[in-house]
Amino acid sequence: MPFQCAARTDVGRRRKINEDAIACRPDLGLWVVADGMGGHDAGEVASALVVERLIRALEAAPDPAARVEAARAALAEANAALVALGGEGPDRRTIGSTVVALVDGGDGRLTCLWAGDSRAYRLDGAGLTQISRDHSLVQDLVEAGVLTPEEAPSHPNANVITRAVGASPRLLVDGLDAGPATGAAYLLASDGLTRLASDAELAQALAAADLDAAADDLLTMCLERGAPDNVSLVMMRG
Ligand SMILES: [Mn+2]
Repeated sequence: MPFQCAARTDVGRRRKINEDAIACRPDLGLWVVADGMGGHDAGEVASALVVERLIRALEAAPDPAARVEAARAALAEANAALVALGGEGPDRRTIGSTVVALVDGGDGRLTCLWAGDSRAYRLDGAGLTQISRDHSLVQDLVEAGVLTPEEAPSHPNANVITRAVGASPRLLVDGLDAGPATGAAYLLASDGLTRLASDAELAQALAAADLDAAADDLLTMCLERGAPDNVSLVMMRG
């Protein structure tokens, strides 16, 4: 099945290194964004490991129907590897990464898997939908009625996430049917993009005739708005 894809990752304007990692692999039915954390180069190791494990697992999957389970197993293995890398005892540090992935199960439907606050969106005839739900402190506060959705991005703890690959020995990955691959456009993005762009801007990009130009436009917009964090996006249309 032919897919149109466009993917970008950029260090942004203030960070010294890019701790995000992305993959756009229509041949494997895999699209992924990972946003690493840990400092001292650990974040880029973590996000790269997550993406590499997913690619390797899907390359080895016997058929498309086995991809979602293979991806879940790969994330569990990546989690164990990063927990081990973080060490034990008082010197333990978290070497972790968010992940948001779309996996094509070969039946024409996509599954979204995620942990953390990198997001997946879908644009179809009904408009823009955020498929993933942030695993973050501010999302919990919004759902508890303590914060409004508008207040959340500027909250002092807006960067605190409640789940990540590598954060604890047991990783819970959320999964949802993301709908049919055809007749819709999808965006995966790190928080470096989603905190700077409105839903209307994301919808406009996903509706563009030329996804490649739209990806450039989103990245340029983030840089013009100061890009305090790494910016990553993967767009796909079935
Ligand atoms: Mn980020």
